Amino acid sequence: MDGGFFDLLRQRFASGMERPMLRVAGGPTVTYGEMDARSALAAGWLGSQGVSAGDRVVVQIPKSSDAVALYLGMLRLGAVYVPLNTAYTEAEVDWFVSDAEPAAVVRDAAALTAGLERAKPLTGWAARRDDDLAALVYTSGTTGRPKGAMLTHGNLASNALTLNEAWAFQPDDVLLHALPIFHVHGLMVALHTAMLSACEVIFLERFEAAQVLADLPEATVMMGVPTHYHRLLATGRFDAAACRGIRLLVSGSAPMTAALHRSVADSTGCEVLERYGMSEALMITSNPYDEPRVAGTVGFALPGIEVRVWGEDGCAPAGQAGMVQVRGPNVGPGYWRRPDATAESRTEDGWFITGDVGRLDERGRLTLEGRAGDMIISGGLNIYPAEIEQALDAHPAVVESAVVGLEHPDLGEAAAAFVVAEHDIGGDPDEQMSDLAGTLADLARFKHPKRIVLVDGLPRNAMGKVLKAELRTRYADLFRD
Ligand code: MCA
Repeated sequence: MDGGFFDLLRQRFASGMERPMLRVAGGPTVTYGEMDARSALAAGWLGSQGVSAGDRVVVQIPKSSDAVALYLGMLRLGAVYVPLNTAYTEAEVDWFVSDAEPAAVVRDAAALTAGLERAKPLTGWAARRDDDLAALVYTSGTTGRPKGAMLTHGNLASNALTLNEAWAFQPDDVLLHALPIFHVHGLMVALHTAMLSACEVIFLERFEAAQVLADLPEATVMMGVPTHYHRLLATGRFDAAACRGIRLLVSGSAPMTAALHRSVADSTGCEVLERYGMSEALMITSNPYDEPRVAGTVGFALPGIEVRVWGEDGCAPAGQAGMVQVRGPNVGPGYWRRPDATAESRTEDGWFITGDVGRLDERGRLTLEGRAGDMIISGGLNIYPAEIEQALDAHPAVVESAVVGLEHPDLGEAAAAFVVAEHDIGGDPDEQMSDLAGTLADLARFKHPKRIVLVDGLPRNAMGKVLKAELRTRYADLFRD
C-alpha cells in the first residue's frame, strides 16, 4: 500500500459518495461525500491550530459524526490520533497529555463543530508510508502506568482489508454500530471495515438495548462485546424476527462464554462469530465466516497473520497450552517512547507476546484459557488491579488491599476490592465505604470496584505473596445472580 490509510479508504468509498454513511438518531444522515468534505474541513481546522503531519492530537469527545470527521481529517493531514475514553478523569487525561505530548487536545465537541463551520478545507491528503504512525491507543500495564500502543497506516490498512474480506462485506451491508469509537473495536474493526465497502452505518451514540432492538431489523451486521449480547437477551425480544436481516453477529473484546453463545443461537438462529485481538496488534484470529463457528474458541489466525503457542520448551504441540504469540502486518511497532516495554513484549525472533494463554488444535484453531497477568476485562473494558490497589492503599485507614475480577452476570467479570483497614476506622460501615470510594475519585468510574469488602487479612503464600486465586475462589459468588 502506498499513500496512507486515508488514500485507501478514499479509493474504496469514492464510488459511493452519494451513498448514506452514518445514520445518526435525531440527526440528518451523512453521506460518504458529505463526510469526505467534512473531513477536509477537519484537516483544515487542525492545520489552522498548528497541527502538522506526524503530530499527535489527543481527542476526548462523545461519539458523533463530527468525531468521525475529526478522525478522518487527522488521517488526511497525516496527524496521529490519540483517542481517550470519555470516562477518563482530569487527572487521567493530564497524564495521557504529558505522555503523548500532543500538538493539540480536542475535548470540547461544541468548539470542534464551530471550528469546522469556519475552517478552510484541505481537499487533498498527505502521502503517508506504511510505517508512518496513524494512532496511539493507550493500554495500561501491570504496573498501572499506561502505555501508548503505536499503530501505523500499514497496520490499519492491512487489518481493515483482511476483515472486510474475511467477513464478506458488501456495499449493501448495513452495520449497526453501538460501540464507543475511542477503542480499536468500535473504530478500527467496525467502522474501518464498513467504510471499505462504503456501507451504511446505523450510528448509535451508546449501547442501549431497546434502541439496538429497534434498529436491528434494518441491519445486516452487528458487532458488540458479550455484555451487549447478554443485555439484548435479557429483554426477551432478541429473537429471529429482530434478526431477520442479520447475516453476521460478531463478538469480541472479552471472552464470550459457550453458554451465552448458545443462548444467542437458540434465541435468534444466528451463530455469533467470535474473534480475538488487542490494541497492540488489532485483530489476530477470527472464527470462520463460512464454516462452523465453535463456541469458546476464537478461531484461526487471519490471512497473512501467524499465531504460535509458546510452551516451556519452545513451540507447544497442538492441544498444549502456552503463551500466545503473533507475527504479521497487523502488529504495531511497539509502545510510544517505551523501548523497554517494547523489547519486553517481543521474542528474540520478533514475535509479539500477547500476554494471553491459549492452545491451538491440529487445524490451528485457537482457544484462550486465561491471561498471564491479573488484568480484569469488565464489559469489554480493561481494568488493571494495580492501579486500583495503589489508589486504595493511599487512604490513611487502609493497611493493604487486593483487587480481583469475579464472574459477573452482566459484565462478564467485575472488579471487587478486598481491603484490610485500621481497626480504629470506626463509625458507620456505609460511611466507611463511601470514604474509601472517595479515594478512587481520580480514576474513571468504570474502574471503580463494584464491591469493596472489608476483610481482616489477605490470604498469602509462604513467601508473603497475596493469593489472588484464593480470593477469586472464596468470593466466586459475590456477583452471581
Ligand atoms: C460502564 N460502567 C462500567 C462499564 N461501563 N463498569 C464496569 N465495566 C464497564 N464496562 C459503569 C459506569 O462507570 C457507571 O458507573 C455505570 O456503569 C453506568 O454507566 P453507563 O455509561 O451508563 O454504562 P453502560 O452504558 O451500561 O455501559 C456498559 C457497556 C459499555 C455498554 C458494556 O461499557 C460498553 O459499550 N463497553 C464496550 C467497550 C468497548 O468497546 N471495548 C473495546 C475495547 P457509576 O454508576 O458507578 O458511575 S477492547 C478492544 O478494542 C480490543 C482491541 C478488542 O479486541 O476489541
